[in-house]
Amino acid sequence: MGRKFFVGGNWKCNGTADEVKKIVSTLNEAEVPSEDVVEVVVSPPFVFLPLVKSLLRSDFGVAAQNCWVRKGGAFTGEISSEMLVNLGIPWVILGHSERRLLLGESNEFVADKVAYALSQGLKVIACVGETLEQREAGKTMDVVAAQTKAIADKISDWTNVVLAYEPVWAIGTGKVATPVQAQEVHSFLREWFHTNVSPDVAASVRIIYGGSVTAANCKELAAQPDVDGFLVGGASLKPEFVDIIKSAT
Ligand code: G2H
Repeated sequence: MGRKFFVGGNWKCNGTADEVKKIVSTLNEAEVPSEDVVEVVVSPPFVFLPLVKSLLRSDFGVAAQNCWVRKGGAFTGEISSEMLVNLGIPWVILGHSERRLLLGESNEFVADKVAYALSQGLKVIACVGETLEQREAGKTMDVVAAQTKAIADKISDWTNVVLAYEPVWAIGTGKVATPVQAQEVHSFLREWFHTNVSPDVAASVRIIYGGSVTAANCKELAAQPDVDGFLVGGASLKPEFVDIIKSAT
């Protein structure tokens, strides 16, 4: 029901100013489907956000990779939603598993961040996903439902949220979920929205897949009915990101 394909590039903690300029110039020269067909958002490290925003083509958006949970203040080392808004950065990635697992961000903490960022006018790419241990224990659906419910408990408007399903075992490992595995979880999440939020949100919210997406595997994944795009890590630093954007058509 009119869910525009979404491709996010999560550059994580990578790059020098020169490397960033090179990636941006590749993107700027790329011929990709129009913004009516695909929404493209790249997410450089905080320090490069102004540089990327100033150089990047205007039909591509920019996202931060995190932000502080509440209004800024005496929180050394943090970046607030207000600062991102002030710099004209429209998007933020929240709840990435690297932050959940390495920095101990709980479901509730992530949900508070999502709610606060939305309240300040940011759009959010909210990440959920299970570890290998959880998948092998048959808990995948419970885990992604609990992560999504924590957010649903704190927000009422999903218009500015894209949900990224990123199985932790597929992140940066080269071990991508099969199209069937991805579709199974995406379809479960859409059904979860139908039952627990509303049929309208279930039909309209974009659920994108992340975890070792490449030019070689994106087409089959994109063909799944409930896969509305990708959050791409490693491959978003390379020219093949352009081919992943093209999988929108
Ligand atoms: C998952 C993904 C981007 P990669 O973290 O968010 O990274 O594509 O390198 O697995």
